[in-house]
Amino acid sequence: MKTDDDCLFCKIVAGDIPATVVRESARTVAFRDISPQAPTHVLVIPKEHYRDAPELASADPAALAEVVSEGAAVAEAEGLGAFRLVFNTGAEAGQSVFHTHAHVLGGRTMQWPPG
Ligand code: IU
Repeated sequence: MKTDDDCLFCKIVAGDIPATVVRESARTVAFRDISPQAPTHVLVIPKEHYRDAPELASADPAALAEVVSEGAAVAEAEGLGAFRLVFNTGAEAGQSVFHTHAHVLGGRTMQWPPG
């Protein structure tokens, strides 16, 4: 499995850093964001290390599909009628952790466009 020793999310997958895990599947883990931006704010990540969603899409499209379906499952489990699924891609777009992650945000009215 592709991992990066310096990656915080790889350490969460390995159990070396604690996180509030809400779901796990064969290829993904979902845990609560430490700085929630909505009543529900969960991150869904692939267990393997890929920098961002496009890189994961090229390398392992089934894993990217699983990230999306697990995000929907989190939303359903949290009772969200609507939710936002966000892949910040690149630093200027707000990506700060370079291990693919989908933000699942919901539980409040969302604004568009995002800032
Ligand atoms: P971003 O899209 O790369 O900016 O999202 C990274 C998210 O990871 C951000 O919302 C952080 O609050 C969150 N996070 C976390 O949940 N646990 C951590 O230990 C760290 C960041 I560092």
